[in-house]
Amino acid sequence: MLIEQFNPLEDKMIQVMDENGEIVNADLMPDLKSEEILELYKTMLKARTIDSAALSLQRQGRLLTYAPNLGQEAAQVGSGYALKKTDWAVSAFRELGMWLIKGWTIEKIFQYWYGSEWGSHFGEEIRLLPISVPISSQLSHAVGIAMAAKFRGESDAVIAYTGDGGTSQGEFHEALNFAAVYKTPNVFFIQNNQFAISIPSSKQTASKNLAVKALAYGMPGIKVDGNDVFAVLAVTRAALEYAIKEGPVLIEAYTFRMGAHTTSDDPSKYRTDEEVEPWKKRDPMLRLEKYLLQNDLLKEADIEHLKTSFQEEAMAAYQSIEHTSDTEIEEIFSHHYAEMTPQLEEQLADYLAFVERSQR
Ligand SMILES: Cc1ncc(C[n+]2csc(CCOP(=O)(O)OP(=O)(O)O)c2C)c(N)n1
Repeated sequence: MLIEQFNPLEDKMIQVMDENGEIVNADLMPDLKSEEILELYKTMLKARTIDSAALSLQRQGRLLTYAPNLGQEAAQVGSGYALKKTDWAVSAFRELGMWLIKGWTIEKIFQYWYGSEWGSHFGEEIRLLPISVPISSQLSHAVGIAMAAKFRGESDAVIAYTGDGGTSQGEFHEALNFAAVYKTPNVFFIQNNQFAISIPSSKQTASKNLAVKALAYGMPGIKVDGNDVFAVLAVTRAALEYAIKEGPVLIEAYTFRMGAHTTSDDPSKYRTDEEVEPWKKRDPMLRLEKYLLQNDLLKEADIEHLKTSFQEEAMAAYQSIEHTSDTEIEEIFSHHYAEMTPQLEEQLADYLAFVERSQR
């Protein structure tokens, strides 16, 4: 119902909880037990704590690079929480909260950003695809997986993430068009964090919003407050259900990247403090914290305690992989395919000969 009723041309967005932690749309409030609400909060806080630990480790030269998630925890955790274990999740590169729900361990996440592809080796029982850096290329993979699930008669859906910048890629169009024509069980989830590196969303599209793009493909599009974990969960649940029965859905989660694009970026070069300021009040963690405190589900003292234990967990995870996962240059050749092609074998032989020459 929610999915069919929403008209993105009206340029509104779904919200359940406002900035003060008040429930403003009780009809859409997901049916959650107190423990489940706390679980949402803890996962968001864990993501935020790991995120800040990762940034600090990168600055100490102990991770190669990192893409921060600050401010996007509700979009990631709300959507991830809507998935059942057998649903697939197809990543871009900024979905830390969802990864934790899907079962990518902190150790392996750090290992990836440490520079080892073994970090992406999470085991077949985890239905999550590794990070995809070529923007929106993962969306076609998601359509392929959904099509396979449909052919097999499975009732699993596939959620695939991209950013606002990702909607300008050709592959975004190809994937959504294909999914709509073949009515595949896909949910395309745009984290509209307002920037694609330095390009603001006003320079990304002339459309009213990003959800409206769905209409041209012949699928429903829905815009949700991406900093409201309850709204994101409600909308994603409805979209997954719709996708399995009817076909694909496009979700735009309206949020903001509070930090830098990656550790190689300096956002002060392209945006002002005044632009960032209003989003501090819309912080997804603060909003949920207010809700929990007002409803006696959490005490101030619990927050500090949780932060400390997540920080310790993050550092222990990092220490367990530090110095253990250096990538061998040979892996650049051997990891392309299950077996090396003759060209890759030749390139590897050239490389090894070069090493031998330089050691003489
Ligand atoms: C095909 C391709 N073009 C360019 C890049 C370089 N690049 C990396 S991230 C990025 C911006 C992506 O913006 P968005 O999709 O909004 O996601 P966000 O980084 O904001 O999460 C670009 C252009 C790339 N990785 N892949």
